[in-house]
Amino acid sequence: MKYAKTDFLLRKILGSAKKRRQRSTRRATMQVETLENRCLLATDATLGIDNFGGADGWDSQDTYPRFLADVDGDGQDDIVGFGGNRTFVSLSNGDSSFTNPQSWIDDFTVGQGWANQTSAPRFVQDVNGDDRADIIGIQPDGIFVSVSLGTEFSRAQSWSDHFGGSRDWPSQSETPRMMADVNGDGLSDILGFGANGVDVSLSRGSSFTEPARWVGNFGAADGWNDVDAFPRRLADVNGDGKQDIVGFGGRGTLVSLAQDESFSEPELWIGAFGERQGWTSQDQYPRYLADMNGDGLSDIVGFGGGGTFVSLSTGQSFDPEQNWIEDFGERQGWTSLDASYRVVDDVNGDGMSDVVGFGSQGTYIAESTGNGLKKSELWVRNFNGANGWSSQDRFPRQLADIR
Ligand SMILES: [Ca+2]
Ligand SMILES: [Ca+2]
Ligand SMILES: [Ca+2]
Ligand SMILES: [Ca+2]
Repeated sequence: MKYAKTDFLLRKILGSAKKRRQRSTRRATMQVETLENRCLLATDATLGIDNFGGADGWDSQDTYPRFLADVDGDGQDDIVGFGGNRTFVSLSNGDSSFTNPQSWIDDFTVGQGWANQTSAPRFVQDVNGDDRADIIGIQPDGIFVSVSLGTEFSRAQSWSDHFGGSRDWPSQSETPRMMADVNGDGLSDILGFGANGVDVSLSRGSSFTEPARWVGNFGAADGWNDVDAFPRRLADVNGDGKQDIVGFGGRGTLVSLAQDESFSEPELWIGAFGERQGWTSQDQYPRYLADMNGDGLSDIVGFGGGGTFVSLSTGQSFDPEQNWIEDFGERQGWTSLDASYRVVDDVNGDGMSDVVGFGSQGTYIAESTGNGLKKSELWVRNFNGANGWSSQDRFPRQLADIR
C-alpha cells in the first residue's frame, strides 16, 4: 500500500517530466530522484504519514473532501479535511490565518472505509443546535453522526437507518443526499434527491425523523438526471430562516421555497447559470449559493471562464449576474472543481461570504466587500496538492501541471 502510493505519485511526476523533456530532461530526472527519496521517507515514517501523506493526498475533493464550517462555535468558519486516516481541523483565527491542522477524530476517512463522497458522502453541519458543526456520514446501513465537542469530534453514532446505499439511494451522482435546515429550527436536516422527488428527514437533535416527500420534482423523472450537468443546492434565498432548493437546470436557475413541511413548486428565478447559458458542468463551472452582501438572502456565485460571477437575491428573483473578480475562473487556471477546489463561505465572520480556493500553493481567500471581491491572498500553505512539498521551488507547480 505504501509503495503503491509512492509509485502512483512517481508515475504522475514522470508524466510531468515527460512533457518537459525537451526543455530540461536532466533537471526533471533529478527532481524525480529527489522526490523518490522524499516519498519513501514520508511513507516509511509512521508519525509523518498523515502530514506527508497529505502531500499526495489532498488532490481530490471526492476522495479527501474538505469543508468550511464553524466547528468550535466562535462564528468563524474553519477548515475540516478528511485525510487518509484522520479527520483534520484547521481553526480560523479570524485574522487572515488558520491554525495548523489537528486531528479531531480517527474516523470518516478512506482508512476507515469511507472510500469517497460518491459512495459514502460526509457533511459538516450543526445537527444538535449548539452552533458547532458536526460530522454526518452516510454508509450503506444508514446515517452516522459525530458531534463536535469544540476541540474534537465524539465517537460516531447511528442516527437513521434511511438514505443509505440501496435500490432507492444508489450513489451521490444518481440520487444526491444533502443537508440543510429546511424548517428553521437551527438543526440541519437530511434531504434525499430521489428519482421522483425530494425526501426530508428532520433532525431532532439526537436522531433524524422518518423520511417524508416534500416535493415531487428535482429528480431524474423530471430531467434532473445528472448531478454534474444539473447541480442542485440548498440555501435560504428569501431570508425566512428555512433553506430552499436552488436547481441549475437547462433554462437557468430554478427555486423551490421551503414552506411548512413541504417545498413550493419550482420557479425560474433567473435565466442564467444554466446549461443553455454555457454552464454545462458543475466540475468545470461550479455554482454555489452564499450571502455575498450580508442582507440575509443567499446569492448565486458562479465560477465561469472569465472569473467569479455573482447574482444577488432580491428575495423573489436573482439580479443580473456581475463579474466580481477576474480570478478563480477557468481562464485563470482553475480548470475543475476536482483539481482546484473552490468554495464560498464566510471565513472572517463579517456576515458576507468570501471565496476560498485550494490552489497549487495553498489555500487562497478573496474577501467580499459586499459588491465585489478583494484581491486573493494565500492564507495557509496546506490542504492542497502541494502540501508538504512547498519548500521545493518548482515542484508544487509541476504537481499542478499534470492534472
Ligand atoms: Ca453541533
Ligand atoms: Ca432543522
Ligand atoms: Ca427560505
Ligand atoms: Ca445577499
